[in-house]
Amino acid sequence: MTDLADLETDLSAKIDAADDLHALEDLRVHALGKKGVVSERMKTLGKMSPEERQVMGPALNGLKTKIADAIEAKKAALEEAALDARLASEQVDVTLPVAPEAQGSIHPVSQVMEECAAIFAAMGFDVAEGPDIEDDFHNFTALNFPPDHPARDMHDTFFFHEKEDGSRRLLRTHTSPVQVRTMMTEKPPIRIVIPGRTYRCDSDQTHTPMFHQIEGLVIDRDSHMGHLKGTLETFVKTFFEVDDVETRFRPHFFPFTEPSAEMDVKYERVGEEIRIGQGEKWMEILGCGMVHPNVMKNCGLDPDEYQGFAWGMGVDRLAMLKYGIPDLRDFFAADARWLRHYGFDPLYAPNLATGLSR
Ligand code: 2NL
Repeated sequence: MTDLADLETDLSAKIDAADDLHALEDLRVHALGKKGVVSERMKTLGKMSPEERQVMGPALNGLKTKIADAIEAKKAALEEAALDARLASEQVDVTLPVAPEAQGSIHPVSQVMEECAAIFAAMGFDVAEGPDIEDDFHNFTALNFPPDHPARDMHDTFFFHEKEDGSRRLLRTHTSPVQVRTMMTEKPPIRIVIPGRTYRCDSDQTHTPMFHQIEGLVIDRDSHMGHLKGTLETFVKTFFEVDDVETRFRPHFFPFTEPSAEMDVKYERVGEEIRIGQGEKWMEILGCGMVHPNVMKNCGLDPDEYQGFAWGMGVDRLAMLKYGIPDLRDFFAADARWLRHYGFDPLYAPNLATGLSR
């Protein structure tokens, strides 16, 4: 019996001393495992006389329970200590201010692109992107531009040097090649918006050789002008943050849509400020239309099976209108004071729940 008491003292001391969960598990195996010291003692019960067994059986069982309980208790204590240590090491003071040296702001063009992405994402659109350097097929031919169309002309398009095979690459003049690429690789229904840089050889008060567009495309079996109108009216209301906007669709021409239209919105000028949605004057805001059957065919879609609508708008002008920026050229002047004045909080993500801008 004293032998059992010694064993208990020894094991209890070792349990006390175990300082991590690994050591404790090793100890459990050493004491209670199949070949553990307590288990080995249990095996000797069979060889004892009945009288001896009557004493040693309960004593051994008692020891086994005590040791198992002690290990469990130690395990719980070690786990709690480990959790406390981890919580202490991962402590973050969420009330600390942003490092005071953080500087910089989001450019109004980036801001407007993010706002548009948030608005159309809420309507179920994906954002698609593509290369700035394109070829004739994706920028013009697939989009139903006739071979001698003036937009292909040297005066508008930045062409690269001709290659030996006579082909030449170019800087995309609109973001439409991304729609072409999407139609050629993805199965309808398609709902995408494409924000990006575009290039035309044009530079004056209202044009820069690099500018920004957002285009949109929907392809489905039964898309129609009503969907186009609803989508674009919802967009302008949300973007200009007004309850209602009166719009009108004027017939227009684009090679890639039929019918084509320009969408105007009602506005009034109060001093320097332009108020969208009020007043008596009309302002052109974007171009749109039903995707031309030839464009569908060029992109491998059957125009008898699918219909679609598309639109395109200038981001730089949208930003000027919404944020009252008078001169387009300041967008590209990289003037830090201008950016501080017109820029946006880099830690704020535009969204419909808490607001597009702040
Ligand atoms: C404008 C007019 C527009 C589109 C862009 C488009 C793209 C494909 C097929 C059909 Cl792949 N259309 N895009 C359609 C109508 C107008 O942009 O004035 N943009 C600034």
